[in-house]
Amino acid sequence: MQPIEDYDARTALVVVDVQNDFTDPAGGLAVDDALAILPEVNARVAACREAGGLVVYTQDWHPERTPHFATDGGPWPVHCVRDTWGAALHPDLVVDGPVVQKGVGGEDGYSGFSVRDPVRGDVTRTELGALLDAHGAERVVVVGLAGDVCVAATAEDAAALAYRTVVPLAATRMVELHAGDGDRVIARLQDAGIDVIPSA
Ligand code: VGL
Ligand code: ZN
Repeated sequence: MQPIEDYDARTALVVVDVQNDFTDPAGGLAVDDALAILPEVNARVAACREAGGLVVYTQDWHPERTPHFATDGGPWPVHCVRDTWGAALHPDLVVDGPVVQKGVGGEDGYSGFSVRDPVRGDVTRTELGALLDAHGAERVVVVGLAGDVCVAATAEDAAALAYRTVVPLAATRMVELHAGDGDRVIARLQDAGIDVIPSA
């Protein structure tokens, strides 16, 4: 494993959607090679907690029917239906902090900071922002799945909220609904001033 980025008490590590459906090869929306991030994510959880930083987890948490799913006209196969195996955090993930659920009311929950009603378009905040405020976080490191979807949306919101934002590519994998999404998203994150750390 290459050396990881620095952690301090003002850093919040946001671990996005390391759930069975994205992480396990048998999951409903399995991301290629996702199991390989588990040691990378767990090493960062330990480093962040040891430094006195905050670790927060997000969990995609959909109702059985939602316009987010292809079965109801959306872009994605059914995944992370609340209270199912697929929605559970992966058993090998070290959980050492609060969990924020998103998409609970049938919204698209791409960013950990906010969810968007896919029909009406209105955006509502999750409790993630308040958790970071309460901790006094100034810097946000975003890891997890998928790199080109929920990790990217979360990192872009963090940067827009003026946190110094870091995405270490070793601790994420891309789902690439469309070929080339990964590279396009990396360029977009860099344009937004996000520190995207290449993996060795
Ligand atoms: C995600 C697609 C649909 C993600 C969530 O966690 O990246 N991707 N819902
Ligand atoms: Zn989803």
